[in-house]
Formats: sequence, structure tokens, C-alpha cells
Amino acid sequence: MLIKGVYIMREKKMFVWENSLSKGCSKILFLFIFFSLILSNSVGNKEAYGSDDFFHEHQHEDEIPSGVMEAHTHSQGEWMTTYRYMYMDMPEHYSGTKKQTVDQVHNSFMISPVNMTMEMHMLGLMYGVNDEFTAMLMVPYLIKDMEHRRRSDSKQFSTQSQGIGDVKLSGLYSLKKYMSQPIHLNVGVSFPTGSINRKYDTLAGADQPLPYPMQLGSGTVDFYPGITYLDHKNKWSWGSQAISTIRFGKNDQKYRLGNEYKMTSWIGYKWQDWINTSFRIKGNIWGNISGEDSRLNPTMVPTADSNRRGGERVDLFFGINLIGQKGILSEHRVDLEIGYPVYQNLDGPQLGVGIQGTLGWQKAW
Ligand SMILES: [Cu+2]
Repeated sequence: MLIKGVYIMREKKMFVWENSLSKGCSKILFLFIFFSLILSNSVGNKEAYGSDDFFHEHQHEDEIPSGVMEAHTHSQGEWMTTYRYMYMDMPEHYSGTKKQTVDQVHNSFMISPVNMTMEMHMLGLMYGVNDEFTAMLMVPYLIKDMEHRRRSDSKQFSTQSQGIGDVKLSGLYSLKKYMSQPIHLNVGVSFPTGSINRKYDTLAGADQPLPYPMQLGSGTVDFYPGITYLDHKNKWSWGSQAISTIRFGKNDQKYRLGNEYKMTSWIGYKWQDWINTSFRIKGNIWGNISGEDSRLNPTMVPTADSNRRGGERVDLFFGINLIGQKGILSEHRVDLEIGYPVYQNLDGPQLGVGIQGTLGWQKAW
């Protein structure tokens, strides 16, 4: 009976995992293969551009991995539209660097998360105000899904939230006037357009306030200072970017999400004018929550505990970019990046990241 129960639970977990994995990743892969077929048909030669300079101007931005934002500037009057679909699966708990099973989480909490998936559709618009300063607007739409299991009867239930996240406005300031290295400064600000009041029916009752990771925004105005280095030689390209998220004050529910520090470096190789692959490493450190949302009960489920949200993680990514070469496809870029963590140290129990991916499209005009 017990063995059968465990077996069913494991089956169910596998199903949830496979289900969420296939939901995001097969969607990404399908779209990517579709675009590759279109773009590989458009392989042309450099002469299609008319001049080598034009090609040179644009090639560096085509080589940046899909998951890296705000890494290139534009020349005066140039626009760019971007779309990103991001997917993240969080299938396992960590406490420190150690994995924890749902049963172990149940030793301290009545409810344990089992799995979480996050999807994001992000629209971006870039504009070269002048040759030094590029402005960027990013509008995210988030879809979050969390599966839980109750200790007393092993009953599973899921919660969902979706909607607009925090809209971000950034400025990228090129330092080429002052130094020979291709470096630009990033300054960004996000506005609390994402809800922090999402509710959902749970086993505890109808319309329960969702815990911190299921909300859509920070609830505060946040600042994003950063610096980006981007270079290339022959068929190789490389870059580094450090961007922090700095938050002040408290939101309407009397808490503030932790600050975040991200650092990433990558190297890319251009096999042909239309195809570039990249390898990237990313380190990420984020703090716990200050204050707390008084509607949540931190002893019931770890996601409601403001002191179990911080952590650090290192991810490795493999990316591929396809760049349209002529006709109506010229300057369209379709890109894909898949990542997996190699190190996670979380204030837990907290769900850690499994596979993650970004599928993007961008076009300058
Ligand atoms: Cu751009």
C-alpha cells in the first residue's frame, strides 16, 4: 500500500515534470526548427548588403547570446524590436547546496511545493537617441505555475498566476568617446506594474493570497546599474556583463524583495554569416526579503517565508543565433539559448532551477 502510494506519487511527479518540460521546451524547439528552416533558405553573401561597413556595424549585436539583454547599443535614429520567450523549470528543492525531497520538506511544513514553471513573453523596443545613448523599453508578460502536495493526505493542488510584470526602462551609454575598449554603462529603472496581490484557490480555501514567488512584480521602483563589455575578432566574439537590481523602500504589502547581482561572460563563434553559436556562464546572487506580507503564513509553506528566498546559482548556457541574410529576412535574427545550473546554494527549502531556455527574435530598422 505504502509502496504503491510512493510509486503513484513518483509517477505523478514524473508526469508533472515531463508535462511542464514538454510544455516549454518542445514549444521552444519546434519554433526554433521552424525558423531555422526559413532562415537557412535565405543564406546569401555579404555583397547583398552593398558595403562591408554596413555588415561590420551590425555583426556584433547578432553574436550576443539570446538570454543576454541590453548588451549592445545602436547608432542614432536606429530602432530595434525584440521578442523573447523564456522558460524556466524548477523541479527540486535545495537547502544550501543539498537537495531535499518533498517528504523532507514535509518534516517542517504542512504544504510543500513540488514543481514550479515560469514562462515569460517579453517585448522590447530599442532606439538610438544618438551614437552614444540608446534607450530600451521592456514589457514582460509572466505565466507562473506551481504544484503543491499536502502532508496530511498527499493531496496535490496547483496554483497559477499570469499577467504583466514590471515594465523596465533602460539607458545604455557607450563609453567609446572616452576609451578604446567597447564598453557601455547600463542604467535601468523598473516600475511596479506587476501585481503583488495575485490570489488563487488552494486547499486552504478559495481566493488565497499567493506566496512571494508566484507574484508578478516587486511592488517597488527598482534600479539596475550595470556595465557591459562586448568585443569581436575575426569569427570570434566575446563579452561580459554585470547588472545589479537595487531596491528601496517597501511595497504596499510592507515588504521588499532582495537585491540581485548578476554577472555573465560568453564566447561565440561565427561558422557562417548566418549562424553563430555561443557558450556562456552566469553567476547570480540574490538576497532575502525584508519585511513580510502579513497575509501569508510562513510556517505553513516555505514559499511564504521571507527568509527562505535568497540564494546563489551558477548556470552554463549553449546558444545558437541565426541571422537572415537577404531579401525580407535580412537583419532578422532568431536565437535560442538553453541553460542548466552547475551550482545552487539556496536559503531553503527552496525550489532550485532545472532546465531553462530563451527563444528570441529581433530586427533592427
Ligand atoms: Cu538592439
